[in-house]
Amino acid sequence: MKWGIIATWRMALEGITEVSRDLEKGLSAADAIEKAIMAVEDYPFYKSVGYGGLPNENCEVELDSAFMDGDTLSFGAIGGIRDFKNPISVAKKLSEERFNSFLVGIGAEEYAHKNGFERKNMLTDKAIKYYNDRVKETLEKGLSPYEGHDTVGMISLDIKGKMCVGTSTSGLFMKKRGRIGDSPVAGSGFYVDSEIGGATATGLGEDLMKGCISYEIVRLMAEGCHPQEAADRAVEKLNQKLIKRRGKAGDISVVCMNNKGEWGAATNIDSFNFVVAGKDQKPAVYLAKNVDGKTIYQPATKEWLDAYEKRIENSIE
Ligand code: SD4
Repeated sequence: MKWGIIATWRMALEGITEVSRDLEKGLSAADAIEKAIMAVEDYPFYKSVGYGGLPNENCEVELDSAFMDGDTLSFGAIGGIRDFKNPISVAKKLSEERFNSFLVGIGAEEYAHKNGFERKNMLTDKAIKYYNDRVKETLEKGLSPYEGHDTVGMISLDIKGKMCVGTSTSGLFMKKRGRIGDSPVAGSGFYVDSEIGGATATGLGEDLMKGCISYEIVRLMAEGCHPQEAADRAVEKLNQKLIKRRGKAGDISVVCMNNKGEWGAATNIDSFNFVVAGKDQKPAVYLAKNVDGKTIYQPATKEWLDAYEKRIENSIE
């Protein structure tokens, strides 16, 4: 039986490498998502997810996360949660609730506390330094404060044919307190149906939500599109629509997989990357870019991977 897993951004590589061995042996799609996303949340040098994530305007780390089960269509989501170690685990637990499965702020924190989730101060010294260095230029010079934030979004298919999706992010750097992006919003940041496939997005949440992009990709796959075609069509359509109606489009990048383990990725930028593994594919990082309305990608070279590691470790020095 086939299995597969795909995620946005290089930062998912370690988690995916770890869980792909277990998916091969029968790990469930749900546990694979939780474990692989926890690995990203726990890594202090990724400044856009979990511990070490960059703060909002008030220098507070507010985290968004979601989990969806493609068999039952149950989902759990949290927005703006502070000081809990693994938002993905809270979202996964919430997906068991019939009601109140999307909680924000204090409500999400109360739920996490009552259910015994581990508290942790998620604001690192490195993140404070980055904030202090950038706050002047971003606020005073009127520069865009929102650069450099990447969400981990991941879709898994297990050997029983079940699919799940998860997201986790600190959202946009210097966002307003209480701002919630697409990542915990079903249909926008994520969507999965085990009878079809799943999709997840990264980029400017405010624009991703205008196209319900993840649902749109799953809908196109249901109509018979290969995941690559579905991803390309959905990204290009939203990109063009935003340009036509608003004069510009924010960053839009997506990955998707169908229930046969076939996958796709699309972007409207020139530097997106993603990680994929499957029955016939060792964990690999791909570099993607948009060329004339089509996404092209190739495996990352060793030089790129080495440079990435160096950059991450020095990123907030
Ligand atoms: C958000 N989509 O909160 C997230 C941020 C992100 O690449 O993915 N940036 O809008």
